[in-house]
Amino acid sequence: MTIRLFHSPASPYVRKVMIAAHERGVIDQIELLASAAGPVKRDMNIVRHNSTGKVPCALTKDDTPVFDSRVICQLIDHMGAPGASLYGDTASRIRILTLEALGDAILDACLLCRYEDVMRPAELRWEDWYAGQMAKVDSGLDDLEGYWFDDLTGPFHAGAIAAASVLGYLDFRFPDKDWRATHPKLKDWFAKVSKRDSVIATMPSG
Ligand SMILES: N[C@@H](CCC(=O)N[C@@H](CS)C(=O)NCC(=O)O)C(=O)O
Repeated sequence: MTIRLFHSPASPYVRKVMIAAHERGVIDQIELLASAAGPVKRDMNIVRHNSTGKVPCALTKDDTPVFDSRVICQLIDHMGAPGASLYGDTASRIRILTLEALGDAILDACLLCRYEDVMRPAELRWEDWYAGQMAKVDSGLDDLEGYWFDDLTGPFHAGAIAAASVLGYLDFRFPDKDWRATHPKLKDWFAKVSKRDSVIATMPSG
């Protein structure tokens, strides 16, 4: 199966999907479609298929839309060779999905801060709201470093991919945020997974 993917090289959710495709050996089955998703100026080419206007959004051969990143990662997992999975076995699946959901929730808070930084007119900024989103990022990182850390080690599954996308996005868009100083286990883990071909091939840009 080949799918088309509305893509942005800066999106951490797209990166999840691309890392998953590399890990499952199906990157050659993905055709990238340029896009310009934005919460204010919307890309109507995406909206036509995904009414939220967000990337990633995949299209199957008959133009059936598949979104969001969590669902596309599952589709990609099915496209890969049987016998392996980014979602582990029946016993670990819910835990991996929950870890992926945590990664996505941290990304959601990061994105809201990013939009505040680059889009919202200065006179409309609300500092407490920004601080509230950044507090979600911080408590999420603490949770990854503490309660979830053992789940991150071992196979590079969908939950670990989401966590790697979070840390990569922080380095990309929030370079002054020294998360490594306060999260030494995540620091070492990210240094290790950053050597994977899938992570190297999907470095964010833009
Ligand atoms: N829950 C979605 C979030 C996707 C998302 O927020 N993507 C951003 C780019 S990083 C976007 O398309 N923003 C445009 C908008 O908010 O309209 C997913 O996991 O795919």
